[in-house]
Amino acid sequence: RFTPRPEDKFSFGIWTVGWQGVDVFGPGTRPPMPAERAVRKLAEIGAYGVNFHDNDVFAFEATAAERDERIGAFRKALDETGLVVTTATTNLFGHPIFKDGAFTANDRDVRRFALRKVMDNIDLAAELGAKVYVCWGGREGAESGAAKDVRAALDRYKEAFDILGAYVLDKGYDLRFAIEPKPNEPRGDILLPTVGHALAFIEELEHSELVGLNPEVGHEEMAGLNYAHGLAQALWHGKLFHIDLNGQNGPRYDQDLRFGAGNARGAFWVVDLIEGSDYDGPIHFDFKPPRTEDDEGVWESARGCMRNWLILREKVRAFRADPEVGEALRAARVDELGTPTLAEGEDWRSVREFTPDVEALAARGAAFERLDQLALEHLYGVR
Ligand code: GLT
Ligand code: MN
Ligand code: MN
Ligand code: MN
Repeated sequence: RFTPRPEDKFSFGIWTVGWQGVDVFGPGTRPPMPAERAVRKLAEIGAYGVNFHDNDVFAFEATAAERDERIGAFRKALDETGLVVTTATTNLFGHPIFKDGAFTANDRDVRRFALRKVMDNIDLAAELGAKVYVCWGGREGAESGAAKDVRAALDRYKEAFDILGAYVLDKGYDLRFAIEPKPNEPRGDILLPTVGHALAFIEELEHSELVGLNPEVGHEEMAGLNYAHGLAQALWHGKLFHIDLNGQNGPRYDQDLRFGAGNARGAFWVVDLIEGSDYDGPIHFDFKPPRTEDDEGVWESARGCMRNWLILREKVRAFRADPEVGEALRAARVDELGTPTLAEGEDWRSVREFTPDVEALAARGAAFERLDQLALEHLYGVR
């Protein structure tokens, strides 16, 4: 029970389990983990796939020979375990060169170098079979007002995606981009701070069909937003290309807790939404095992992400199959929202003089409390 299977499509970023625990107040508490060890251990605990940054596999400073050796070891572990590279991404935030951003750095040479670094890793991503290329613009932003011309920065951000879209098309790669919004941290204010900002931005791109979203639980919740609602809108636009699952307790620093920790009620609705949707990408975890944990704790934390998904999946299925829930849904008229406001053949004239019994409608309760109580009782494990 609650044992991950390949068809569950669980995947992890190499950097998640590999995180050494370096934070603003102290150094790492765990030794470095080579990518091939992360791959082997993830396969052992039941993962299906991985996402990686270029510099999760080889160091920024690696020589060509070192790069080849590191990629070779990574590829060997993938081949031996059968783990799939579902997704790839570029580290455009770690090295000091990116301190003012990458695609939107004021310095033009930094922007040109960032594009080159991404194209290098897109080649590797395509070679390893990745279908989604995540773009988290963590350093694209500012701490102060005059330092960044936001409209010019958005011009450059668009330019970057237009160039990279052309690159992928010219190379014939089967790869789509997924923008990952975040409101702040590490920059004081990050560009494309939420799902909504990113969706609007994507529509301005040359190859907008190639660009979608990779929303992260904690990032939306840091902005005080409802992650499941953000996912639902991304789905509605046909733009949910990937998901970054983790846990967060309200608006504060990016906690990156294991999935299911933090806002557990929010997690229930995330699983319910994805289960009932046509999203067929990986169930991807982007968390950080707290720096209190040793190696054993790291794998406990990773296993917890998958177990919590499976536990919540069992609960949402039971919720949806519960006949009392069916009744409560009908009482709350949830199905009625699926009926268009105008009938076939009607137009504005049909409602221009519509006069319902206003008082009766106003007096009628929505019956949402009973429905939500049933959901909570499923979540709390008493039904
Ligand atoms: C970094 C960030 C994550 C992003 C990763 C992709 S790296 O750890 O905090 O949310 O998904 O670059
Ligand atoms: Mn993420
Ligand atoms: Mn995060
Ligand atoms: Mn993160």
